[in-house]
Amino acid sequence: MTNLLLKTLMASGAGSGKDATFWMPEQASTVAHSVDLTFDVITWISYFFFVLITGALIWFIVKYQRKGHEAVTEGPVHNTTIEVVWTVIPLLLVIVIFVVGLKGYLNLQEAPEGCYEVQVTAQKWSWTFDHPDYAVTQVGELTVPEGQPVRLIMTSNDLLHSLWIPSFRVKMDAIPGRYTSLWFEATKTGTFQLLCTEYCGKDHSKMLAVVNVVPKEDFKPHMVKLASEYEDMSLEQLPAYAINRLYNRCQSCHSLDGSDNTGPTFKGLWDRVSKGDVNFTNGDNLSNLLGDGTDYVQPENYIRESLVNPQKHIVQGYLGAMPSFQGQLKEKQITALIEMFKRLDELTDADGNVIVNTDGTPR
Ligand code: HEC
Ligand SMILES: [Cu+2]
Repeated sequence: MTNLLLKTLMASGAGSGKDATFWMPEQASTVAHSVDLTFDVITWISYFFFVLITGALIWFIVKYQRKGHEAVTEGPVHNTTIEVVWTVIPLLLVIVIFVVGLKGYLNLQEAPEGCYEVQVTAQKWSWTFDHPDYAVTQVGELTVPEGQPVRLIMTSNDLLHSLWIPSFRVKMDAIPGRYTSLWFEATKTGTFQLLCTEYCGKDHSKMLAVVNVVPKEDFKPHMVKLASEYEDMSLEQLPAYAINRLYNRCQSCHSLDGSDNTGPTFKGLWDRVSKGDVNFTNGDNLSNLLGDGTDYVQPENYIRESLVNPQKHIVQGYLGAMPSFQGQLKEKQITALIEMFKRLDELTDADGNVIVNTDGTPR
C-alpha cells in the first residue's frame, strides 16, 4: 500500500523542475523534487491533523459542556477499537514518512557513477572551487555543466562552514581537516545562489557565491578558456583580470572605496606601500624595511610577502586575520594583483565600483 501511495506521489510533478513559489525557491536539480516531496508530505499530514484535532476539540467542548450540577457523566471506559485505530494509523503514517524521507536521503548520499568532480575549499569568507580536470580555480563562482552529475569534495581551511544551494536543495558542512561531499545534477541553465549556512564569524553573511550552469556542450570550451585566461595575458591586461577574477578572494576584508574593514582598504594601497607609509604593530615602519640591503629591495616584494606570509608584519590597527595565499595564487596571479594595486584608479570609480571587464573593455 505504501508503495502504491509513494508511486502516485512521486509521479505527481516528478522532474518538472517547478519555478519559485511563495514558499520555495525554484527546483533546478534532479533531487529537488524528492526533497520537496518529503517536506510536502509531512506538512500536509500536519495540516490534516491540525484541522481534525482542533475541530474535534471545539466540537467536544460544545457538545460535552457540563450542563448543570446534576449532569455528571460516568468516567471514560476502555475501548480497544479506538486504541488500535489510533495506534495503527499513525504507525502507517510514520512508515510513509520514513520511506519517502529515506529514499530522498539515500538519493542525496549516493553520488551516481561518472560524476564530474570539483574540490571545494571554504575559507573566511569565500568559496574556492578547483577543477582538477582543467587546472582551473574559480572563486565566488562555480561553473558546472547542465544535465551531468557533479560531485563536490569539500573541506575548510579555518573553521566550520556549510555549503548550501537552495535551488538544488543540497547542503553539506565543510569541516577543517576532513573531507565531506555532496552531489547534484542541474536541470536548468542559469545562475543560482550558493551560500554559507553555518555562522562563521563577522562576515558570514558575505560568504556568497554563484553556481553558473552552462549547457553541456559549452562546458569544456568554457573551462579551457578559463584555464589559459591569464597565462596568455600581457602585463597591461593583468590588472583587469585581477580585479575581476582574483579580488573576490579579498573583498570580504579589503574594500576598494576607502572604507575600513577587517583589513586595510586597497584604495591608495600602492601609494602608501611605495612611500613606505605603513606602520606595523611591533612599532616598525615599512620605510625602514624598503630599499637596498633591507627586507624588501622593491615595494612589490612587501606585497608579495603580505600574500604568501601575511603574519610576518601586521599592519597597525588590525589583527593578523589575513589567511596565507601561498600555493593558492600562481606567481603570475601575484604579479597580476600587484599590477592591480598600481592601476586601481583606472579600474574603479570614486565609489570603489569596478569599471572594467576581465578583457579590459569598459563596463
Ligand atoms: C580574512 C580577511 C582577509 C582576506 C580574505 C584578505 N586579507 Fe589582506 N589583510 C587582512 C588583514 C587583517 C590585514 C592587515 C594585517 C596584516 O598586515 O596582516 C591585511 C593586509 C594585507 C596587505 C598589506 C596591507 C598594507 O596596508 O600594508 C595586503 C597587500 C593584502 N592584505 C592583500 C590581500 C589580497 C591581495 C587578498 C586577496 C587575494 C587579501 N589580502 C585577502 C585580511 C584579509
Ligand atoms: Cu562560512
